[in-house]
Amino acid sequence: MGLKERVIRRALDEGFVMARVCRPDAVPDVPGRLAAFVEAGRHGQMGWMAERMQWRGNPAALWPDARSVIMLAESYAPEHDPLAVLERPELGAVSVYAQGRDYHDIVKKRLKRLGRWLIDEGTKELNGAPEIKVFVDTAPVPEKALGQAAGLGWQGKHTNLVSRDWGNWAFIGSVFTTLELEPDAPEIDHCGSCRACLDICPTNAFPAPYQLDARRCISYLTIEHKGPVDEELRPGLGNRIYGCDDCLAVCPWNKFAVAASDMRYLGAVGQPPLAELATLDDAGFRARFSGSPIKRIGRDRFVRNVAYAIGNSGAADLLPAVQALVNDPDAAVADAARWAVTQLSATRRKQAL
Ligand code: B12
Ligand code: SF4
Ligand code: SF4
Repeated sequence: MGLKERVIRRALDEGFVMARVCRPDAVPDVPGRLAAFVEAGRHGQMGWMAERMQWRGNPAALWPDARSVIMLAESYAPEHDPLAVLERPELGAVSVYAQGRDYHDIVKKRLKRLGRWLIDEGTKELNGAPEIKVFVDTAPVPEKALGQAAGLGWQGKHTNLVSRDWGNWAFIGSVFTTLELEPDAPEIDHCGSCRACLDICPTNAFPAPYQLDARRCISYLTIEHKGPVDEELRPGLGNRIYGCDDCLAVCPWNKFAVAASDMRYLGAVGQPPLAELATLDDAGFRARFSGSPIKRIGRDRFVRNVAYAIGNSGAADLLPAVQALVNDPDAAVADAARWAVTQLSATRRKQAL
């Protein structure tokens, strides 16, 4: 068996659900599309996207010595219906990918093990050790486009990578290497006439199929966006307090989803009561979300999101929880709390009529 076949087999033994190979220069459409995205301002406050476009658009420039890229998918398919919590407005909806341990840590360790194996095996076949670099959302790498070029799946109308073998609940990682490995064929689009993901989006974040305006996406608004969220968009957040899964959850290809590669993704965050989350201070927040990706956004942005969710809950009994936050030292939390008080007071008045 050749090195290419053995590395693919090894990746599956490590727990990846699929592995394929492409050349670093296999994504010629990306620079233009990325530039259009940034020029239209669709990256919002994610200034780091605009700053490192020369690499994100062109993986061959990121590491000119690389000859091959092994693209890998790691399943985190949920065991529950991720949309069920949207019917429970008193609870906070946390997206599937943030239920357990931070995927960057788990996937990176697996990639490094695969990379070390590749160095050993490559050294046996060549004069001198091959070099590798591993990435999982840790560098300006266009992971979805490379994934499609390698044949892992295709970028669906919701812009994420979808596969006929594993649906769309998977993280994407890569091993860049100086080894020459036989590239695989790119995957073609299998969305057909489906538009389920476009139609379900609560904030109309898709200006067109295959294009996302991150500024309207709840994932961006709850995780990346600093300061107050536009009032027009707040009702669309519903009770989603960290990320959003709606467009992923409705994809019909998920009937082929395979179980999560690592039980640590199915962790313990759950869908906690909003009343409880509204009381978190800095220390309480850090203790509760240690090891979780949620920790990254800090207490203030998280409690801001909780206040919007309470404002959308229609639950007048949650009024005291936001009244306690109207003078919060963080201006965005205080603003969100005042908005929530107004929303709930209006609900209460309507109920009294
Ligand atoms: C920035 C970012 C975000 C931003 C912007 C998302 C976006 N779609 O661009 C925000 C914060 C909104 C976000 C949200 C999410 N993210 Co994110 N994110 C990233 C990140 C860091 C960069 C993505 C990027 O470069 N975007 C820039 C735009 C221009 O790129 P693009 O979407 O690929 O756009 C292409 C298409 O529009 C296409 N295009 C344009 N016109 C046309 C026309 C046709 C016909 C076609 C075919 C294509 C096409 O060309 C563009 C360039 O390639 C990647 C990690 C990485 N390093 O790649 C993770 C990543 C994409 N995110 C991921 C995840 C899991 C999510 C969420 C599901 C998390 C959640 N549950 O809340 C949501 C999904 C929201 C969504 N519908 O996309 C995973 C996706 C895994 C997968 N199966 O694809 C990634 C790959 C991280 C990882 N390593 O696993 N994310
Ligand atoms: S993650 Fe949610 S808000 Fe963002 S595009 Fe998908 S459905 Fe819309
Ligand atoms: S929901 Fe439909 S349109 Fe959207 S990515 Fe899946 S197959 Fe494509």
